[in-house]
Order: sequence, then structure tokens, then C-alpha cells
Amino acid sequence: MDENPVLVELREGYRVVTLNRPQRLNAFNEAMHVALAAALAEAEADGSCRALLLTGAGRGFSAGQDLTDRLAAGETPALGGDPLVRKLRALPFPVVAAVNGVAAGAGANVALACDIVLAARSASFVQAFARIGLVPDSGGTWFLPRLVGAARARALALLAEPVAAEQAERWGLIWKVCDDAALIGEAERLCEHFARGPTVGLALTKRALDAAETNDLAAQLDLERDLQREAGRTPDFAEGV
Ligand code: T3D
Repeated sequence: MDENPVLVELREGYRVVTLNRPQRLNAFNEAMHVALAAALAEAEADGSCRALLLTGAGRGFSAGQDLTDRLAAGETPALGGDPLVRKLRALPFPVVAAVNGVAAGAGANVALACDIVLAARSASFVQAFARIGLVPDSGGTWFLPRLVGAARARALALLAEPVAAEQAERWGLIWKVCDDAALIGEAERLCEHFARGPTVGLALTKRALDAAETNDLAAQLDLERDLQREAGRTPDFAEGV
């Protein structure tokens, strides 16, 4: 059994959560799922946590579902990517992914579920599912067309070819590429920025952007009005003005 499949560091105003099965490129087994769910729940319950940095130990970010786990189980285990992606999207503060190396299968889509995705220049993203006869999950079929458009989404999902970090940035799959040695520092700077920021307003902004995926303009304008009223009652607004 892995000692600590997920590492958590408490920083001033934010947490660093590291997927920690480097010998398996941080592929998700059951223990890692459980530990990550607990780490996210603890971060959410901690009122002083105002951002979260998600990264991987070693040379990969995550290779998705642990396929040896799957074989050992002799059945189709529930990946757990579904609750994980829901939780990442719903956290009431920004989540920054620092993709330090290859992100494959569900590992790629967990990264794409984060609010801001930074990637090391040497990193890559691969929708590996088609290579083993599976369907992109953990939100892949939802995120891809929205991020890169229908044509690229289809090719990525059907061909399962890797996309290098620089291409991912050019296509809008991710926010930014960083030199490998600068990645974590850049992600930390973003989290420090968010830790000093208007957390409630940022959480409401996340909610508005997510709702915009299904709302028509009228519904979205109504929602913006309601959320703006809520944001306008915060001390952050008073201070900002
Ligand atoms: O099960 C369900 O419920 C369905 C849900 C599925 C969700 C999914 O995520 S499906 C997709 C699963 N992931 C993959 O198919 C990716 C498999 N891995 C790869 O294609 C390659 O490893 C990479 C492209 C990610 C990286 O290649 P490379 O050459 O840099 O590294 P490597 O040598 O292939 O891997 C290094 C080690 O990690 C190696 O172990 P070893 O030989 O050194 O002992 C390899 O077996 C291990 N590893 C890599 N990916 C996985 C893994 N072990 C378990 N599960 C993995 N997914």
C-alpha cells in the first residue's frame, strides 16, 4: 500500500495538494481517490483556505485510472472521477492545477476541471481512453469541446494523441505554459494572489461561469444580477470600493 497517496501542505491562505504515487505516474487507485476526496473536503471546511494548488509528485501529473488496480480487481471499478470533478468545480475558491508532466486519461480531465491550468513546458495531455477502448470520462467530453472547439475535441478524443503543453496553450486547452523549473513558483504566486483576493466574489464568479454553460442570455443576466447583489454585500466589496 502507498504510504501517503496524497500530500497536503498548509500555506498562508491556501493549500498545496500533491498526487503522490510517482512510481505509477500518480495513477488513481482507490486509496488515492479516498485521500484526495478527504483533502478537498478538509480544504473546503477550513475557512482560512482561499485557494488550492493541485500538482503531481515526480515526473507526471497523473496517468488517470490505475490500470493495474483495475486488472487486479477483475472487474470495472468505479473510477470516482465523477465526484472528484464535481467537487473540484464546486469548491468555493479558485483551484490552480500545476501540470508538472504527462496528464493522461482521467488525469488530464481532472487537470482540466481546475479553474486555472498551468503546465510545465515538458508536460503533455492525452485523452488515452481510445487506446484501451474506453470513453473519455471525468468530464472529458464536456470540457474538450468547450475549451478547444468541436473539431479538435473530436480528434483528441478519437485519436488519443498527446498534445504538448505549448500546443495546449495555443489551443486554449490550458491557461499558460511555464518553464519546468518555474512552474510551481508561478502556481504558488497565483494562489498567494487568490489568498489575498475577494474569495466570495471569486466563488460567485465561478458559479456564474458554470451556469453560463446551460443558461440563455436572459437567465444569465438574472443570475448575474442576483450574484452581484450577494457580492455587493461582502466586506471585500466595501473594502475594494
Ligand atoms: O477503470 C475504470 O473504471 C474506467 C476508467 C478509466 C479512466 C481512465 O483514466 S482510462 C485511462 C487510463 N490511463 C491510461 O490509459 C494511460 C496509461 N499510461 C500511458 O499511456 C503512459 O504511461 C503515459 C503516456 C501516461 C506515460 O508514458 P511514459 O512512457 O512516460 O511512462 P511509462 O513507462 O508508460 O509509465 C511509467 C510507469 O507508470 C510504468 O510502470 P513501470 O513499468 O515503471 O513499473 C507504467 O506501467 C506505470 N503507469 C503508467 N500509467 C499507468 C501506470 N500504472 C498504472 N496505471 C496507469 N494508468
